[in-house]
Amino acid sequence: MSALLRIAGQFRFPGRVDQIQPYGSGIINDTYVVTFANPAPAPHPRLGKRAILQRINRQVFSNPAQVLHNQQLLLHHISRQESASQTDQDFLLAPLYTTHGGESYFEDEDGEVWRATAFIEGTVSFDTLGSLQQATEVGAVLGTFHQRVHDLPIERLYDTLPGFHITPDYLRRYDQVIAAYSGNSTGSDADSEEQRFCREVITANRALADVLVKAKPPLTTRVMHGDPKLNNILFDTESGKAISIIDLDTVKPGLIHYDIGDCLRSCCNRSGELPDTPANTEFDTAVCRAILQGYASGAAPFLQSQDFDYIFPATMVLPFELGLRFFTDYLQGNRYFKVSSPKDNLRRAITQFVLLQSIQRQEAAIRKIIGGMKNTAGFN
Ligand code: ADP
Ligand code: GN1
Ligand code: MG
Repeated sequence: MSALLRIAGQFRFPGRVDQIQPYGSGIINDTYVVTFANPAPAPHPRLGKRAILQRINRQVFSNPAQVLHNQQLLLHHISRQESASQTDQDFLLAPLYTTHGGESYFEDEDGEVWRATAFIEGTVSFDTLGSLQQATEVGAVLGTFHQRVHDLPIERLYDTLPGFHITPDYLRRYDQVIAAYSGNSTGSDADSEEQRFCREVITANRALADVLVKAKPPLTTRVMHGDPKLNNILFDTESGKAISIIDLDTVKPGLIHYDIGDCLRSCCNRSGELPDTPANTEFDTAVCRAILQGYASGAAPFLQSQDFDYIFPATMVLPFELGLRFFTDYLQGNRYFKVSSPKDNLRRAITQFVLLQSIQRQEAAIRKIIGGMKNTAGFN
């Protein structure tokens, strides 16, 4: 704790640090909440009482300065719109606290990089979706996010995680790892039913890997969040309105389709990423409808007709890609995603692949929902 206190002491907080506690359920960075004693009055009622202190995972983000550059650029862009008051005043991105030297992060003597953002008070995040009203909110806040950043010049953003959401690269990596694994698998679980299932789904769906990569153009490269899963969205505890998207580490130039697909694969799987029975995972089309309708109401002004053609493919690509990533990580000994037990990443992979199969079984219904979304957005 004293090490954490010393790290927290590097930041220019509006009050003395009172407590530091582990927080949240992210599987990449280490997150703590810092409580201030006697904080100074803050300019915004939701900010200034606590901070989120995070150790950025350097195995994943090799250049944290670029992550912070993107985050500051986004915050600046959004705050300029606010001062021009063109926008939804309820939408909020968590501001950064700088160090006493004015830097956006602190690097400790072990080379670990720390960042502090304002805690957004009166909010809650969820690992599984509760209601259809929440689903509409999720879609609306993702649409608002895209709408608010779509005019940010993409060449000003770094690619903080090269290869991220490049599905063919994940497939190539899997091919290498599975070849090596089968070669030395004496005594391993390569013959288990679980692994066989994963390999069969990957083989049957290899063509999905380059669908989105081949779609730019006709699709426009814009600013994407990269990781808009359900627990990266903050809801107001009282009204239930979604007011913020956090975890801006993967914001970079890309297709909004990765975000839509990721958001759907996360929210429409109502039993979560690590359920007790992965085989029972299903894609909930009512949630899908609510999210896409909510999205179209927030993002409609910049959507183009061709965007809709790739929403169903994206709905399949994202669970396929994440299943591949989880399975490959399992085969490599769980180096990337945090686990509590050695088979977590295998079970996470099976969950994504069962979800993919559920999406494929419901293709007609999902395409119809996308048609309805297109109408809502003003296209026919
Ligand atoms: P990770 O990259 O490990 O997923 P996140 O940035 O998503 O880390 O943070 C983990 C959790 O901490 C979130 O799911 C959310 O519950 C909480 N959290 C993060 N930032 C904030 C914030 N600014 N205000 C309130 N809660 C936050
Ligand atoms: C990771 O950081 P977190 O836990 O929000 C991952 C996402 C995955 C997600 C699955 C940088 O997100 O790509 O979809 O886990 N983030 C990174 O839970 O790899
Ligand atoms: Mg997160």
